[in-house]
Amino acid sequence: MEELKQNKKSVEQKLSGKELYDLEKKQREETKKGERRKEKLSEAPKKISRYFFYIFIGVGVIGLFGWFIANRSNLPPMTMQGHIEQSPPSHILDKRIPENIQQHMLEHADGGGKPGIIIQYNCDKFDCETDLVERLTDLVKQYPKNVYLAPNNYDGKIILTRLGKREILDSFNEQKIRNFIEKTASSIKEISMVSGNLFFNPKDLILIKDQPVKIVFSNSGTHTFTIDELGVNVPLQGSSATVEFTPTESGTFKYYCAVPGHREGGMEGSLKVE
Ligand SMILES: [Cu+2]
Repeated sequence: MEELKQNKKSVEQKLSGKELYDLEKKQREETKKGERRKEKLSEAPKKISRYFFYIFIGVGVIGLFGWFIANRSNLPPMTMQGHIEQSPPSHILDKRIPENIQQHMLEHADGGGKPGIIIQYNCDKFDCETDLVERLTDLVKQYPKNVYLAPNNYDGKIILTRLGKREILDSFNEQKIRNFIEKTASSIKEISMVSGNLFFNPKDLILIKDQPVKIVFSNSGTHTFTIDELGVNVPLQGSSATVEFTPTESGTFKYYCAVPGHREGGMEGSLKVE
C-alpha cells in the first residue's frame, strides 16, 4: 500500500514536471512570437520606404521614356528597312512622300535606278524665303535621275537624305546640296565609248553640270580625249582607258582627239552640258 502511494506521488511529480516543461515551452514560444512581432513592426517603415523607392524609380523610368518619346525629333528615314515596292509619281512633288516609299527611293531611284537622294522642306513650321521652293526645284531638275524634292513636316527647314546619311540645312545652300548629292559614289554618270581609227562612238554626249562623269573607252590605237573648254585632255592608249571629270560649265562643246590629223580625220564629237 505504501509502495502504491509513493508511486502515485512520483507520477504526479512526473506529470507536473512535464506540465512545467510544456508551460515553459509555451512561454518561450510566446516571447519569441512577441519578438518576431516587434521585429516585423520595426521592419514595416523600411518596407514602406522600399516600396516608395520602387514606385519612385518606376514613375521616373516611365516619365523619362515619355519625355524621350515627346521630344524625339521627327526626321526622315535613312534606311531601306520597311520599304514598299512603290515609287512616287514624279521627282518634284508638292505632296509628302510616304516614308516607306522614301525608303524605297533611298535604295534605288524609281525602283530600279541608282540610290536616290531626297530633299524635303518644311515651310509650315519654318520661315521659308518666297523663292526657296523654286530654287530647290531648279537645282533638283539638274539631277533628273535620282534626286527627289517634296514638302514634309520634319524638324528641319531643308533635310537631305540618302542611304545612311542625313543633313539638315536651315537655309538654301546650293553648294552644300550639290556636295550632298554628288558625294554619292553612285551618282557618277558612267558612259561607255569606243575610240578607234579614226572615230569616236557615240559622237554626241549629254552631261549634267557638276555631275561627275566616268567614260570608259574601248580603244584601239593612240589617241586623246580632249575638251578645251572643260580642261580635259587625257591620252587613250591600249585596249581600254578611263576618263573622269566633272563638267563645271553648261553649254555645248566639242570633244576631239588631239593627235595631229585625227580630229580632221573624224575624231570629233559634240558634248552638251545641261
Ligand atoms: Cu586619235
